[in-house]
Amino acid sequence: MGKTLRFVLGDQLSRDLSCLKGLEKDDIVLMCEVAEEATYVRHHKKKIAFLFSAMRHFAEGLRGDGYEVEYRHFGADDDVRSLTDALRQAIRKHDISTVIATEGAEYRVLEMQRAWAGESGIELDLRPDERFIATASEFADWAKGRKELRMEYFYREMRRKTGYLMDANGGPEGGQWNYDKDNREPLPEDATIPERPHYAVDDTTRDVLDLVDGSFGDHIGRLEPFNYPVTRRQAMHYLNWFVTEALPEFGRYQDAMKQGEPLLYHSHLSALINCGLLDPRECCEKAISAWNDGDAPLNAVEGFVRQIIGWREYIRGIYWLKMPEYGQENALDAKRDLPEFFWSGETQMNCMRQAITETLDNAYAHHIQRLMVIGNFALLAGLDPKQVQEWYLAIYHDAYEWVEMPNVVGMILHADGGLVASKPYAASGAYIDRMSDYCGKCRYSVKRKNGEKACPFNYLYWNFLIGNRPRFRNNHRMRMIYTSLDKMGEDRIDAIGEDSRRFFRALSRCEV
Ligand code: FAD
Ligand code: DLZ
Ligand code: SF4
Repeated sequence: MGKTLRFVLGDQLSRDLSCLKGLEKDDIVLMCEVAEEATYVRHHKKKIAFLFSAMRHFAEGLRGDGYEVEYRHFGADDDVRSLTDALRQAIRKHDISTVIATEGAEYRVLEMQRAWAGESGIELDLRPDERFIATASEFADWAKGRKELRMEYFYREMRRKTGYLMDANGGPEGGQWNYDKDNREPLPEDATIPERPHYAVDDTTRDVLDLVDGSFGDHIGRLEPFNYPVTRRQAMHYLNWFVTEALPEFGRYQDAMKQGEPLLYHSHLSALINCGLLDPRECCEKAISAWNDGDAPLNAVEGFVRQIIGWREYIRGIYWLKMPEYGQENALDAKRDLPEFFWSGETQMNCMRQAITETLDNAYAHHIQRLMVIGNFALLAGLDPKQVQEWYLAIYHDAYEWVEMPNVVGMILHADGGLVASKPYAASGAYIDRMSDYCGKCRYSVKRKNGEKACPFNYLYWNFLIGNRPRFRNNHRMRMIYTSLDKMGEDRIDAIGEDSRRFFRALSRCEV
């Protein structure tokens, strides 16, 4: 009888992970930095640095507790390019007879793991990932027979399942399930934005930063300064910081944007949750405790809990329900190439410049920047869904296909024909102007509807509605807007078409 190997992937950095249950001192824990995972898209440099550093710290923690870890550093052996290569080499080296793994979060990775059962001389024990609140089959049961898969109803199921924010009679705390209407305020000029803790670069992170600088020089984004939490202890510290300092205002200003302030009151926890350093339940429970103690209002806490047990779980459910076809969807037949400025931030549209530049700097943008600025532009400009998916997957440090894909295909591009969003998240410049201070600093005028100086979102919005009239005309949530369009004069419609064509010509010359 050979040894037992436990294979921990880069986004499985949780000590209570299913494949680590029953870990013995003579088992081998395998972790590996491999080219296939690090380069299947040109991940942002900060994303790779974050994940490799978190992986190395996790391995150090296991070693510190007396466990044997086989950790493969990137570039140590050119023959080991994939997770499967690393597994094969470890099986040979350590005389392994049993491989225990936790199901990968992505379709591609799970397929790869399932094939490990065919490796000769080993028994594979592939365990479910218990870090999510709903299993894929629970979601499929909920979805079965429903005409519409609305997040709100799934979220209520998750509230009942977890008991979060439920009152003694089994109803929602405060009498409402959702306090979103209280969560749409623009930021007042005199708002005080809390200063974030910065985490020092230790020797382990320094090694990783040097590695990424040397080996991933052609990848996108800015590597330094790097000050993200990379250990479980730092992640807990960051969560506690968020709950105390930012959560109280998180709800109210959740949709707000401000130039030069990428984080505002957002948690910035997604990357830590997705890689396993934080558990989604503990994040919700900390927030709920703050509400119980009177330290954060219900609209903020409910909003935060909804993002995690509602949106995050729902998005994952959609992914597993619809894979593998989901990534190919293109219901609106969008074909335009991704503009160059997505990789440089060099555009005169100030909202896009801010959101993309911050993304290139930090591997992060908050939800409304991703949805209502960059996503809105991608929708209105008819960008090719495949290219948009690749961009979002590469550029955010929290991006894994299971979460990126439904947000892109379903939420921003409506490429799934309305499975995720009952109506497209399309908006004119007025929305961006209301929710940010970007427009005052822009070359374009948000007040102008047409002409060279007009905000492109203004005419592209109508151009999108005109172009997709047959599809959306009878959508009951869009009736009012199409009634306005029906009343629009021919001159205005012609001007919208002309402006849009001129804009797209300029876009192809990188002159917008
Ligand atoms: P907060 O605003 O503080 O929200 C709290 C938490 O809720 C987040 O940490 C996250 O775990 C969860 N959450 C909120 N909205 C969503 C959502 N729509 N889907 C899943 N989880 C959500 N999130 C990712 O984690 N990875 C991605 O690759 C990703 N790609 C996205 C692509 C697009 C086009 C859009 C519109 C959204 C995407 N999101 C993604 C969701 C969301 O934008 C990020 O989770 C959020 O901005 C992360 O910042 P935060 O931690 O400060 O979130
Ligand atoms: C995203 C990523 C990167 C950049 N590198 C690695 C790696 O070297 N080793 C690894 O185990 N995982 C990595 N990952 C995460 C995987 O690509 C993949 O997204 C998840 O493991 C899916 O569950
Ligand atoms: Fe963006 Fe239009 Fe405002 Fe400029 S005017 S920042 S392009 S919304």
